[in-house]
Amino acid sequence: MQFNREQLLEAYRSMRTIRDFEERVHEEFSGGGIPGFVHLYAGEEASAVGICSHLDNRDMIASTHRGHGHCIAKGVDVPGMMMEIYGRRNGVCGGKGGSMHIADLSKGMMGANGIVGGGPPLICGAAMTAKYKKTGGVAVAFVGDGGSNQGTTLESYNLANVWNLPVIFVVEDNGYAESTASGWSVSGTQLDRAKGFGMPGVEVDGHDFFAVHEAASECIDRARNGDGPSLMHVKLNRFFGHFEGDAMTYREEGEIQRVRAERDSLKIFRARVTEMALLEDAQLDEIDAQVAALIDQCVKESENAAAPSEADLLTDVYVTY
Ligand SMILES: Cc1ncc(C[n+]2csc(CCOP(=O)(O)OP(=O)(O)O)c2C)c(N)n1
Repeated sequence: MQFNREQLLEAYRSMRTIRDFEERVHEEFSGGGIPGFVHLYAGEEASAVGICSHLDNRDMIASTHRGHGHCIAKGVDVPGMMMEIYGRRNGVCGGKGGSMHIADLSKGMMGANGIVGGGPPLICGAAMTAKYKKTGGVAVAFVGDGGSNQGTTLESYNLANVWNLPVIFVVEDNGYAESTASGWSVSGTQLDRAKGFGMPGVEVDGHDFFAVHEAASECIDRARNGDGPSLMHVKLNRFFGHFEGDAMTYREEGEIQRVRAERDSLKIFRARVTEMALLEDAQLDEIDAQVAALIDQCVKESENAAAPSEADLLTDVYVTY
């Protein structure tokens, strides 16, 4: 696909926003400013953005416990997300969800999910709705390599294919499930698994926005055209630990420095678009500055924002007492 300047700038802005959001949450969490439990997505930006840049508000995604990048790529309000992570009343979910449960149905974001393998069954429901209501929407389930072993995921592969649902299963394989390397826990290959359920699969370098975008294009077209599900095996690396505070003793010495130096999706993107004279460094630098200012503002506002009140505990619940 040919990209115009606006599309390229938008893709870069989205990846830069995810990266800066994550780096800043890391910093603030380390200083004790952020409550709760946080899993960072930094390093995996090209996957979320390469896929979600094909989607609009009628398309639904379901995320994992590592959900900030998917939310930002799907257009969820960034200041509202920061407020949410700080547990503030003006957060996207009223401060009651926190990092692991950010959802915004108006943006087609069904939620980050504390249950590993929780996204695929949810997304089959969304896909079924899209199919029967003929909205033209597709549904994308993100799951990790660890989550790919959950029964819920494999059952979803089956049902999505049996019912010919407009689904894309995206296995984001960062090589570890918590501290367990995938070589110890994943049998066979993701592509063979897809084949076993009768759906096409594609393997892609998750640090290359263009590769992810192209692979996603085929899968999403297929789903939109009524030709059923497919699977993307996206290989990437995470820049931080499994969760914030993880000592990462299971990673080789120098592994993260190497990944940051050689597999940084933002650097790869910048090099590609400037070498091809599609964009200039100055345009990208300007986005860097704008995003840095936005994230600064998000943190300042979140620090000073109000917490939910006692009365808020009784809103947005299914049962009233
Ligand atoms: C059903 C369930 N089992 C176990 C856990 C604990 N847990 C949280 S994250 C995680 C590892 C997930 O690894 P992966 O799916 O590869 O995603 P990644 O963290 O690498 O992005 C586990 C086992 C959980 N949250 N839910």
